[in-house]
Amino acid sequence: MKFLFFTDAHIRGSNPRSRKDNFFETLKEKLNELVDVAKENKVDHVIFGGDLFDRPDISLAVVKDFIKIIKKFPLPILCVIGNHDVYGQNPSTVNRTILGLLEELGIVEFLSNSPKIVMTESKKTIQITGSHYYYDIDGAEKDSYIVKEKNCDFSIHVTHGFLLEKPFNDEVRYTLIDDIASLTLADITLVGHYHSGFGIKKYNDKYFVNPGAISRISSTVSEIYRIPSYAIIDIDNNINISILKLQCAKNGEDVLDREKLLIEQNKTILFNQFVHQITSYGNFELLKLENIISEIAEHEKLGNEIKKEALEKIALAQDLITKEEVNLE
Ligand SMILES: [Mn+2]
Repeated sequence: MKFLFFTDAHIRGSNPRSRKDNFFETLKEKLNELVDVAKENKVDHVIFGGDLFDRPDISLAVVKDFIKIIKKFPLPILCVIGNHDVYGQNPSTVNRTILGLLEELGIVEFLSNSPKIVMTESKKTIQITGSHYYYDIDGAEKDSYIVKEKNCDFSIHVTHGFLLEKPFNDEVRYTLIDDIASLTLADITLVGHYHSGFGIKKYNDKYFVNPGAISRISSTVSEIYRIPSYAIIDIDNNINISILKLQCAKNGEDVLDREKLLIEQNKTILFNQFVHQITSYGNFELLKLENIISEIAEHEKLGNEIKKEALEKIALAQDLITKEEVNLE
């Protein structure tokens, strides 16, 4: 049984500031290539790692153009919800988003804790589970990465979180493969969110895979040297995984403006430093409102209920703000 896995498409109609090409057309080309890859490899299921859309409410004209391509994949696409797909990075807002609409239409299917079971030609069973992004995914609890029950020959788990092989900087919360490798029963853990990716890592008999985002939109100069890739997973009596580069992807220098990337990268660094200086609570992570609220709640010893309500109100406010933006267009 063959699976195609790719992640972080960030579909949008407008051009990111650092792109020299037409991002919209480039992304369509990439998805068309992935459709061909699925056909040529006789892929049974497509798995997507989250952030299909760059924002929850992109224009219907853009969505329509992409659905035309996506519909050519074997459907539904099995996926988890990324932070960009929803309002306030809160998966419970999905019903108000474009991705929620695609789920209702049967174009995507959300993975969850309750496993989807598929069977290979040689009658091996595979369970597929998934965990959506949420604000505390890389907090102390690593549950979103850990499969606790396995009643099949093979287990695949998909999630959208900051899973890394090596420690990152202190400003960002992350999870190390080492933290979860001995705890999860999944034979294959597929992740999105960290756009640079880390390829295929094998810890004992368990695979951890992040081929990196298919779109290069992060404000980091290192993106210039990365060619967007996808993974093909072949499971029969054993597991075979390969990561392949998108043939249509151009050299980083041709699509990314190095100077603008440098400016954006420096802006992000300065902004991070600035916020670190002005915070009295100290450990403000990622500069995300959700994390700031968590920090304050923890510092002030506020209960989970209050934290949850604050987060929901922010999601609602973001929804209103984006609606106003749309009205202005
Ligand atoms: Mn992303």
